[in-house]
Amino acid sequence: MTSKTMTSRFVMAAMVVAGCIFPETACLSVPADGEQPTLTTHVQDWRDEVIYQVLVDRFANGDFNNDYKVRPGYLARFQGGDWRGLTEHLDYVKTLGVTTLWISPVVKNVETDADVDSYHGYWAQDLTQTNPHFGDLAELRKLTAAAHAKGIKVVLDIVTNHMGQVFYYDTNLNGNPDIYIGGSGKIAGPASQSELTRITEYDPDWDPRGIQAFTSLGNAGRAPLIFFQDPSINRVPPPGILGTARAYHGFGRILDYNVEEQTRLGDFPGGLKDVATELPEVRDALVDLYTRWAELVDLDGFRIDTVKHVEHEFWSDFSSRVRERLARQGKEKFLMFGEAFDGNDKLLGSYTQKNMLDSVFYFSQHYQVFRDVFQYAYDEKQQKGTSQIEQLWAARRENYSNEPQPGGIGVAPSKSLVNFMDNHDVARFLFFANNDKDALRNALVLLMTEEGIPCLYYGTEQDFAGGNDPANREVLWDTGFKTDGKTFLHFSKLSRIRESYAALRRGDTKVVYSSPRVGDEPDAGIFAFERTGGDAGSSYALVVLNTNSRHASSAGDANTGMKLSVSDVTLVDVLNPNGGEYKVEADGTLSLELPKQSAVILVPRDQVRR
Ligand SMILES: [Ca+2]
Ligand SMILES: [Ca+2]
Ligand SMILES: [Ca+2]
Repeated sequence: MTSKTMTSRFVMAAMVVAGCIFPETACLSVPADGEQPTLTTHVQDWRDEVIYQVLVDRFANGDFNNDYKVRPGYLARFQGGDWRGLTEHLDYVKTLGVTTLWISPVVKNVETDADVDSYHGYWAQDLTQTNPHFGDLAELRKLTAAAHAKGIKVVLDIVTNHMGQVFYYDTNLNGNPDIYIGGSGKIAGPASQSELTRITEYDPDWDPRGIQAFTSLGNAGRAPLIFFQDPSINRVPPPGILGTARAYHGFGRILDYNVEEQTRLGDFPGGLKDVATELPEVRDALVDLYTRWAELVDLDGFRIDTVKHVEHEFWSDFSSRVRERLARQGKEKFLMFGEAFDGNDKLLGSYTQKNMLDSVFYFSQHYQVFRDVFQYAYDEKQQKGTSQIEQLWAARRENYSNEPQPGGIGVAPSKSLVNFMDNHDVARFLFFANNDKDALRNALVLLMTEEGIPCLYYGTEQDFAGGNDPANREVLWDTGFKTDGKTFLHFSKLSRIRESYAALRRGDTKVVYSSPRVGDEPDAGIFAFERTGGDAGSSYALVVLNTNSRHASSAGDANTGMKLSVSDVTLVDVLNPNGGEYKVEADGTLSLELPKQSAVILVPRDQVRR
């Protein structure tokens, strides 16, 4: 073989690997780092999975060579975590009992803005390149390959709504990004004097006409969008169409989240520029750029940011095209779940209409259940009764689609919502729970036994208790990755139980007891639900929790106890050491008392697996 044919073969291989990123422009060349994986479907049923959310910068530091701009201890700055660190600690992940990693965004970002760094990854600048703080393509491939070798799946966090702060609005037409004061000042004196106005060209307020330019003579029409040229912080134009003004809405920053048009078309706070997701050529680019990551590293799904800031039609278009392109290459059941940071259950459900997302974060449950019922357990004035859980769950079949998405994960959205207690955008559970670890561990029982896909935020297992962003984004390596803490052991046990009993993963749900009471009443705080039927066959489980933090409570007395769908059977508690046995009467009645903030997971004696 001559060197010439070797070279041309290499170029050919690189082109096949890279693909064409922007069809309407020249092909960008992307180095073929590491080995191109063969796409495979690694998941059987997403309800069998337990997701673990990882902020890569905070999990483990495996490579000190990429620690530039790191400022240890300052949580708004880079801390040094990377993909190699995660790869090296997959055993920790495995021991914990989680089965899927949701990793923070991997693409290259604008490095810093207003003295805050992009350690979180949400300030995209170049969707074709890896973020050098976390490693290169070869490291990312190693991570997913090593994870898959251990049976762990990988879901990537992506953002389609906006890019980082890559341009400014030149409202005074001087070719520089300015923050300036307009007007001469309305002080006591002639009425002709104008009011002072502070204008920032980085992140101006919403203007329905599009951000306007002004000269001394008055309005000068739409302000030009000027891309920054500052390589020192990687604030440079994105490649391809996302480096052109027409790919952005240019209306300025959202001021009122209750105005649909602003929410959909406005810039995201922090100067994050809103992408014109309705343009066909922009959609083509986004589908291509993100599907490419799934192809390059054999991903198993996307967690999608800020879905409520993008028009609904985008989601049916984007989701079905990603599914089709991956299915053609042998990857099916590619999970796409969206984040709408909103407690409105109907709105959340709207993103699961036909052809849209497989699932969404169950944010309404975050507020109405994990906050109101569990976090507020220490205060009966704030705590809500467990009947609120029953009411919310009853709306699932109404508000979320009951049909699996065509070509999607094969499970209906209403059965596969992503359940979570807290995440990187809200204060940690313990922060608002008055650091009550019994409340935390009780909430984890619900998380791991309820219908849907459980998702744990890294550090919960180590009793992290940070407040709002960035205090809730602690460094995990400070814990020494210990695996013998009470909460860690509790969670890993729950994971083993979930794995052992199909009912807890795939069964349908029937609430058999709830109470609106939170005070001294004998049943205050009790919640009980059965999981059985559906795709669980004859597997049966009954979960009973007492969410009251002051006294033991009972699910009714001998006459008014719970009415179960099983009868004349002995149920065994598989959660607690020396778990008790409970006899269900011939009429299906069961009465039981639980100590404060405790739970049992009961299965028929002949189904117990040890
Ligand atoms: Ca590092
Ligand atoms: Ca200017
Ligand atoms: Ca938008």
